[in-house]
Amino acid sequence: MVDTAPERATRHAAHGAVAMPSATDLYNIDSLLTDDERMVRDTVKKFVAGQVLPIIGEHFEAGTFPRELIPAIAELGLLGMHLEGYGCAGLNAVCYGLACQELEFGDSGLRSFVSVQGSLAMFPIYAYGSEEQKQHWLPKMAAGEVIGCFGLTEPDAGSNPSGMQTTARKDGDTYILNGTKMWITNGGFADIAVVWAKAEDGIRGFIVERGTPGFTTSDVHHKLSLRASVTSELHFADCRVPAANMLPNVRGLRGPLSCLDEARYGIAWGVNGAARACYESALDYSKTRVQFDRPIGGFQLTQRKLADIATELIKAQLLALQLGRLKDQGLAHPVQVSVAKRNNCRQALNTAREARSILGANGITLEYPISRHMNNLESVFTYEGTDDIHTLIIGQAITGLNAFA
Ligand code: TGC
Ligand code: FAD
Repeated sequence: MVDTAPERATRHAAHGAVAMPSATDLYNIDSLLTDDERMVRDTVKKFVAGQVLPIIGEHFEAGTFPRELIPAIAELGLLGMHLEGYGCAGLNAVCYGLACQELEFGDSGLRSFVSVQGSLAMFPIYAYGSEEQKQHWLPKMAAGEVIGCFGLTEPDAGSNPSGMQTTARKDGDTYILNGTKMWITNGGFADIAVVWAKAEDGIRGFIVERGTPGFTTSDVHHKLSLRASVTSELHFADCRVPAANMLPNVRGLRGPLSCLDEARYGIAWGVNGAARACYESALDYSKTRVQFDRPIGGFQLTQRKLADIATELIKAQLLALQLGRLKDQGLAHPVQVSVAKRNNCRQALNTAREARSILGANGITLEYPISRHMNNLESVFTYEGTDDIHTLIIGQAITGLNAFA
């Protein structure tokens, strides 16, 4: 198409009329959200700025989870926020995603806590529990009075949970659980564990209360990632639970895997928060750190890093948002969750590494958030299905061929 000088001038004038977008929302993704969604995001953002950022570095260094924040998190309605009734906030999937994004801007450990409580402990009770189980547990869990954990992984069954060895043998009106669950978030302080075990009729979910004889926990120490999060082993030695504690409405691996769909969705949003924290920190630093008599942000190589980071963040945010819109219409497929979980974790980890390099030596300290996020993201890349496992899920979906085994 050949255009005339006046046409070109009109176009340029129109460009001039468009304000430069913000460096942290270059694609004006904000405009794709509703007022309610923006309000949820801004509320969580304010909570994180005021109550999380001032203390999270110390917790990371000490290897402790900030349990003192649980009442405030519950008060904000973030526990089971995407579930309806039973004291839950009943917000849409996009609101849930935005809350995860802002929490993980603070720390992945905080988003993990909320993911596990809402998507992995409350969701199975909500989706597969009896009415009595729902009435009994969900309101207390939404209020943060009862904390849950999710026991699927075992020492010899990680990526392949169908290889689990934990058993549940029926004995009258009880089940007897034996086995070990490994790497369980919140496990050391949770009041209840949703545990998946092999029964005579297939894999079943059980609600096991802390204090049940035969049920003990021990925390994993010396972690270099997710230090502001409790990770534990759950041990079951002839642990007798009432048959009424079994989740009656699901059988087979479909049960735990459907809970993972919920939590993986939250991760796809959450890691964008961690990436944004790294980006903002590096961008800020690049404008003030002077080498060779100029801010390092003025060097082309630094700008390439920042341009790549900003672009990948936009792509990841759009991926998460479209997934949320599909989910809110009841149209999200698990393979789409895998696409977003895999891409966004990869990109967040790449962003953290690139951002760390912009800070040079300063990037390795806790004075800046980047190394903390980078170390956390190594876990997030691995849990809820490793990058490899999501690659194979996508590969199977697009070829029809199973490459797992
Ligand atoms: P497969 O034969 O494919 O399927 C068995 C049954 O499950 C159904 N199914 C799903 N249902 C819902 N959502 C999904 N995403 C599903 N994927 C499969 C399937 O239809 C079938 O149902 P049915 O009724 O016909 O029996 O199963 P497989 O044994 O071949 O395994 C497939 C594979 C490898 C993809 C799966 O095992 C897997 O995703 N592995 C990764 C394990 C994992 O993600 N573990 C996470 C543990 S929890 C955690 O990490 C929490 S971290 C929390 C935090 O701190 O934030
Ligand atoms: P493995 O399955 O042994 O995998 C090791 C490597 O082999 C990986 O690179 C993997 O991708 C690769 N691999 C495996 N199979 C294949 C294949 N078929 N093809 C190609 N490569 C393959 N679990 C819970 O149940 N509840 C929790 O709350 C929980 N919280 C966690 C918190 C943290 C901090 C961490 C680190 C983990 C947590 N997990 C939890 C466990 C997590 O889900 C597992 O670590 C994860 O599923 C991977 O299992 P694995 O570590 O045993 O690795």
